[in-house]
Amino acid sequence: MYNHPMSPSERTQLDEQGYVLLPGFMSPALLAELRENLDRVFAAEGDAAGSEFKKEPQTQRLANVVDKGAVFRRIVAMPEILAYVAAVIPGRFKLSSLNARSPQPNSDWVQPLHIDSGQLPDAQGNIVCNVIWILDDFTAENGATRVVPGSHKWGKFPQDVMADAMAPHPDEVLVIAPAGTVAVINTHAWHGGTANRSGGPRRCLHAFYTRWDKPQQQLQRQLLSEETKASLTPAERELLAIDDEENARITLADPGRSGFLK
Ligand SMILES: O=C(O)CCC(=O)C(=O)O
Repeated sequence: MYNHPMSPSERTQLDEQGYVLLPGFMSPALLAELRENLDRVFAAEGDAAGSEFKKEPQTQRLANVVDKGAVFRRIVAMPEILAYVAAVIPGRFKLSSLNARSPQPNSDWVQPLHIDSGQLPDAQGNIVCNVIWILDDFTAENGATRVVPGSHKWGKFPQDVMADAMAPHPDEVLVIAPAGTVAVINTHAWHGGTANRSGGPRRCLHAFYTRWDKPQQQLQRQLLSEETKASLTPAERELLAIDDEENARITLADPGRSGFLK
């Protein structure tokens, strides 16, 4: 298991480029546990998979994943991970959602470049951060996430600047990384999934965090079963904003800007 705190060079990479990769963050045992549990949930949910949030073309998705296994509750609250999120989002933050995403093998669907939640940073700073738990090697062929480095500082939406946000951007880079890597992305940076042209799966989890004053993508206090809620530690309850009445009432002033939500 990864056991060092954020290094100065990781911090610089996150601040300047908008993302940082943590290769080998997952132990082989944790990687195996996450894969097994993800496959279990995909198999159990069948065609209903992802329905608590949204479906996406040529893509297998799961939503509300915190509710679907103890290992998932564990990873979203790991202090080592939250330290990176805290480097992106100022002040208090919460989990917005935990989803899984796997573009289907031999597919050609490319996500448009987007900013998560369709919100630019405001006077208080950044609002969103996504932690991608990479469960299969991300390669140039199998739909690695693309990111436009530095675009989190541009203060613009890709759809306002690009004629076609699905087209390649001249500055984009692919997150090529072995399974077991965690990618921390300031998702004000323009990013999106690419097509999985390989014959195999490209599984990952998206642990999506948002600033405390903004709405959760998936209202955890409503979606989690009573049994799951009872199993949470006080720190986990707080991270998921389970007991916060006000949280349940926050809405986005302009939910339509994204065109694509995490
Ligand atoms: O899975 C990926 O490669 C990125 C997905 C993403 O950005 C999204 O679903 O909003």
